[in-house]
Amino acid sequence: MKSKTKTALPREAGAVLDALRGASRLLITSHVNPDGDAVGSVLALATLARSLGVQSVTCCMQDPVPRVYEWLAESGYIEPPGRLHGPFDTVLIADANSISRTGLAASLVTQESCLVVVDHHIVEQPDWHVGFVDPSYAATGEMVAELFEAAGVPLTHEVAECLYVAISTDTGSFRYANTTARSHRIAARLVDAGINIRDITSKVIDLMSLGKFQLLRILLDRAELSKDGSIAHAAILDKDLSTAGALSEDVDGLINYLRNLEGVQLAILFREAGATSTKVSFRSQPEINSSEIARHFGGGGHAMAAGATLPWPLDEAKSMLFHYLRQTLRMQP
Ligand SMILES: [Mn+2]
Repeated sequence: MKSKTKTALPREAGAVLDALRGASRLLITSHVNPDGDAVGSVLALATLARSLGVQSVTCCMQDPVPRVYEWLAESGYIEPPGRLHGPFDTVLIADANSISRTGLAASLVTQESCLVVVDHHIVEQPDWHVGFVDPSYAATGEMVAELFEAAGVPLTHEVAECLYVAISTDTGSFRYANTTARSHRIAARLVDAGINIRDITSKVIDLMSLGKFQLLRILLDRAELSKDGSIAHAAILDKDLSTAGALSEDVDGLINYLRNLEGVQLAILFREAGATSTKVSFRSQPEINSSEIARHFGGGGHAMAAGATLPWPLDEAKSMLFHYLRQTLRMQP
């Protein structure tokens, strides 16, 4: 039997590599509130850029690297925008596709910067110069692994750790609907590079700080279920973090406890963000499109995981969202 030929990478991947080869002072950044995919992809891309001969590579994020990812090699070199000075001739955005998603890092992008995007989110209006953007990838980390392959740059142990963190966090340890055969094939290459899956999973997925545990207690205590049991929601108040001794990043993933409840099709987590703004996260079963709900409120994301920031205090945000669910989606929150 003829062995299966390798599918060629899209032209866009080659264009990204060309843009990197042409860069001299490169800035790599990602979205605010970075997750495992953002941190892992940025760090791996920095190694790729250096391997391609880029003289100066700077990694920058508005918000600090969450504690669970601090052990990744070179995560300490991701700098806050305030410490940096441009100009950068090339700016690479990973796991996001617009400058606005990078928060304060956007101030380092000038008219002259060549804007390069590597991302797996749905795009409304492309505004970059070079982009490898494909929502069929479960994680940006998968796309970065493809870039290494296309460039012929070997995956070091450190890079493989970064990419495994990126992919395993965005796929919920290869359990979410976005997980594909390609996800596993890429993961196999990372395992071949010598990573220790048990060690990474224990540090990144399983381990829970005491603060996060206490925050989970508060959240579960406050969880509410719709009459028919299909919608679960809860709110985290500003004061909860200090009560629990938790960090802002500890909120990450807590919504899954609502989503995993039997019968729940839509989980909603409200998070008070000051007196006039509320962050809302959505997790849904395939029957409900989370990203459609989020987009209605100016946010975005994926079909089963999305979010938005609502310009209202918590109570008002709740009633506006529930009104929309009742009127437009005929749901009874
Ligand atoms: Mn991602």
